[in-house]
Amino acid sequence: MFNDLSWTQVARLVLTSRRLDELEEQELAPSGEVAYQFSAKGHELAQVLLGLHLTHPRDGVSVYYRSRPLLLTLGWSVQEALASGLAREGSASGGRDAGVMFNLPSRGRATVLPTAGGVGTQYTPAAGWAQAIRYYREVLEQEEWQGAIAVACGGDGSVASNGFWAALNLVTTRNLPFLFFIEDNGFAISVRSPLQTPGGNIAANLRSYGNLYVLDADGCEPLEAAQAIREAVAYVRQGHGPCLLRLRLVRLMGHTFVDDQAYKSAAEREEEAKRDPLLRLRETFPDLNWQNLEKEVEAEIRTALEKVRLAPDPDPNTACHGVFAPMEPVPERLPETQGPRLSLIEAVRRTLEQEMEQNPRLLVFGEDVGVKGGVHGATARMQKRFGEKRVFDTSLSEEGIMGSAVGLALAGLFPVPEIQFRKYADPATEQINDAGTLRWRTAGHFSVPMVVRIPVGFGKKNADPWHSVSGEAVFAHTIGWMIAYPSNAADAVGLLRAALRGKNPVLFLEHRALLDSPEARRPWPGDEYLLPFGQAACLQEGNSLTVVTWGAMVYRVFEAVQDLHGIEILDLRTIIPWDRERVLDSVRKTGKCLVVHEDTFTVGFGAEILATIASEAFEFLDAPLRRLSMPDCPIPYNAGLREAVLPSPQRIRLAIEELLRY
Ligand SMILES: Cc1ncc(C[n+]2csc(CCOP(=O)(O)OP(=O)(O)O)c2C)c(N)n1
Repeated sequence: MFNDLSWTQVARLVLTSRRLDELEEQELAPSGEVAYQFSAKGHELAQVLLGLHLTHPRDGVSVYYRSRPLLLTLGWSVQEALASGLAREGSASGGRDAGVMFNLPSRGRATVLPTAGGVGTQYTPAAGWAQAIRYYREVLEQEEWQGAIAVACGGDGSVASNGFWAALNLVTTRNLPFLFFIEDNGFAISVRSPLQTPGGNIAANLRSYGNLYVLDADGCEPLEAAQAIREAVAYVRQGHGPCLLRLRLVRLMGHTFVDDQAYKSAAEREEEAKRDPLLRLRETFPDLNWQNLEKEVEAEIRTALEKVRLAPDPDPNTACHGVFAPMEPVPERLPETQGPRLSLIEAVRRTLEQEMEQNPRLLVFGEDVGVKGGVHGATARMQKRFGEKRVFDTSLSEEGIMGSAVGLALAGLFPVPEIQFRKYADPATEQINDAGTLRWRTAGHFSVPMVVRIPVGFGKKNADPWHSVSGEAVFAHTIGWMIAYPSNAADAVGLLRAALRGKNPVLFLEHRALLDSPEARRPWPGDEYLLPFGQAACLQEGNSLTVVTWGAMVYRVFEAVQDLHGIEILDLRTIIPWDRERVLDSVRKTGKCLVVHEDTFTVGFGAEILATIASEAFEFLDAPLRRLSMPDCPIPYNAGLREAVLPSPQRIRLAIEELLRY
């Protein structure tokens, strides 16, 4: 596979990476020009060899902070690498993220998926990319995806992470074209590998894992590493299924620039130095023109550094730009009000089906959404209609569901995962957080439009701490997600359709008590009915008090105000963005405001609304700002206990009357 010419290329790339690290360690980190320095010394050879195999333009590779040699092999320039470390214009993230947080749209070879800082987070998005390869090939019949593979690189510490195991399960149960590329240098900062996996050898431990081809090689030995990497990539590319390749490496420097490696003995460090892959490369190929290569590399790096030092810093005014994709205006259209009244869950299903008909990139998945049609019935019969490749069950791993949604979206598909209940989004928190910041931290090179559907809140007949969490405030604090919280079927249709045609990640919250309740039923609002995010509904006009609410509380508020006059009721419909202007206009008119929500009190979303009113409409207020919500307590199982904590129509009415009297 590798002739002399290719080994020259290997040597050049290894030298480039090595020299970049030295430059940073000796000059740029001490001077403070590079704030975070992570050395790849010892990992270069393995990564360069891998990169030279990732030649398919639809390959996708998830990397981590030690992956710069791979980036250089996939087409990243020295200048871009330096600009990223120095946070100058031209940096991969526009200076928003550390220089070792990579991303690279395909330059004819593999796409480098956006790196996140959490160890282990790289795995499930790569599994999503592998799933996308299959989807493009088998459902969309796009030949150009034939032979593409997904790769995830990680250290020996990362094999202890949730993400690693979630991805392992995903790719082996589905037999996806996926390569685990484990760069085992024996240490996770200072912690030795036997604490990450028993005996310290993940390859040995996974030998009997189903659907996994396992290889183990010395990543410092050029010929052995080249042979193992070639074999691993070929195995996956030929469609045999997933492979795990463990490469034994050395980390020649500290974990970062500030780590003095005092936890390694002198003898250990000496041993590591002897295994230096650059040394081994020189010994294996003494006839390469090393002197010349070194000179060329040095000149290239110095020229690039000069240019980067002259490049401007990013404009501070742009620091917050690009968290969201610009929202396209949604055409004004009133909902149709004739016809049979659909339940909220039927409305969701019908909208999903309609959009799936129109958009073949849309796919629906989650626990039990396939054969069963979802535990709430939202996807009933959809698998029959659209097939198992577009509507499918997943293993029980929310990290896996969300991470693969990220990978699918990065590959250009439109995932619509379901999380079974709000509480069970907890294991996916890291992927949700990282998905939200992804557009911003890649300076818009990548984005992950998707709709995550999550049933929330108490049920009509039951509630408990696990299945009845509302929890929108935590999501509202999660950067980069739009949040819909419809209170009726027509709003659900309009918002879901807008979300499915949009360019942003959306959390679509479906209230359990409203899924099949008569009060939330509405006629089908129309095949093209769209509702813009950030537009509250004024459900009742009034001049004496504004009540702001959403979700199931809408109906409790209605019950509370039945025979009262002058109450204006606003249903927010979306939490992010929320309709500040409509709320402020209303309070400027009424002078009084009560927010009613189901989520718990402290730092609930009501606090945000009232703080905004206090700040923007203080001079119009005639009464204290009030909010009624669940107390800071989980929602109980017993019906009496449950009603004791949920805002009841009686308590809402008392709060309103008190404010009216004020
Ligand atoms: C979830 C998470 N926990 C802790 C950290 C802090 N941290 C950064 S790197 C690292 C060690 C990772 O070691 P390994 O996966 O073996 O890769 P290596 O650095 O050795 O290449 C730790 C603990 C983190 N980034 N993410």
